[in-house]
Amino acid sequence: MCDAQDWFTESYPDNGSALSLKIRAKLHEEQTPFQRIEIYDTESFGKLMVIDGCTMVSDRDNFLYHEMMTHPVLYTHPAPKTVWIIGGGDCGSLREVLKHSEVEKAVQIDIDERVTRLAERYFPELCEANGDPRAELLFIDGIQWVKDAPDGCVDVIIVDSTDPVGPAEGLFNEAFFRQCHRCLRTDGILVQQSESPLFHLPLIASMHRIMRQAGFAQTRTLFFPQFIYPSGWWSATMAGKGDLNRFRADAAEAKLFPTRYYNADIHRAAFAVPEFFGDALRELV
Ligand code: AG3
Repeated sequence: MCDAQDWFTESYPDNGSALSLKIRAKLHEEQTPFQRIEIYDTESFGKLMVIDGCTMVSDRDNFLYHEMMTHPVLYTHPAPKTVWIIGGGDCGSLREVLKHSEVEKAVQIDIDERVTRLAERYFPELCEANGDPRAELLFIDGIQWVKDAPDGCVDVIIVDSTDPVGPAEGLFNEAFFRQCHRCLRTDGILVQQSESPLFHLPLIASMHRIMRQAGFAQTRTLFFPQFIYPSGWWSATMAGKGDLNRFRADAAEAKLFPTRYYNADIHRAAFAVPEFFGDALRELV
């Protein structure tokens, strides 16, 4: 038996459940102007970053999330050259984006520089592409960045945020989606982490609705496992100016870089719509 103090627990009161990871040590804790960040060394998931009590990244399973936040959208877009990552301060999405040689510029805009500094220290492998000349790291408000940007200047916007409370709340509304729509070029795509299909279905349905209200022609959700997040099952939702049903399958099949989860078959499978999900979208959107 283990002492309760040896466990990190995130509980989900609305869903009467919790996730616990056995910890070896707490490596760091700080309150930034934006949020509380903790880093743990866990027994079987490697290092763990927690923000405001919510799990963000573990060594063991972050590849699922970061690969699925990036490669599906980049192979859906016909020619992604300019990419923005809103949030994503741990740099894991940036690393995946820069694996694509057709990407000429990737800008990561996270409001909290401390997330990146701690990732550099505790998750160095996520930060290994930060020195790429195509990468730019900004520590400013992503909502303001999008508001101030000119029309039609970006191909792909990846919103790699925390839950829709606190600093990330303003990333889940129509005004923000409208600004993203304005900044995207023809064929532009927005993809946003969209929580658990099992726990947060009304949120996902409302994202589809307001993305379409904001002017996007198509929306689609993709699914993937993520052990450390609520319910262990996660999603990302895409909003496209063009057709989201096609993707560059040949390029994905012939990709020259390694991935641990993503491949062309996973791409197709991730978009399969479960019955309860399709029903909910028909009812709620
Ligand atoms: N962004 C999604 C975090 C959501 C987790 N929610 C929770 N544990 N309640 C993660 C950032 C990874 N780059």
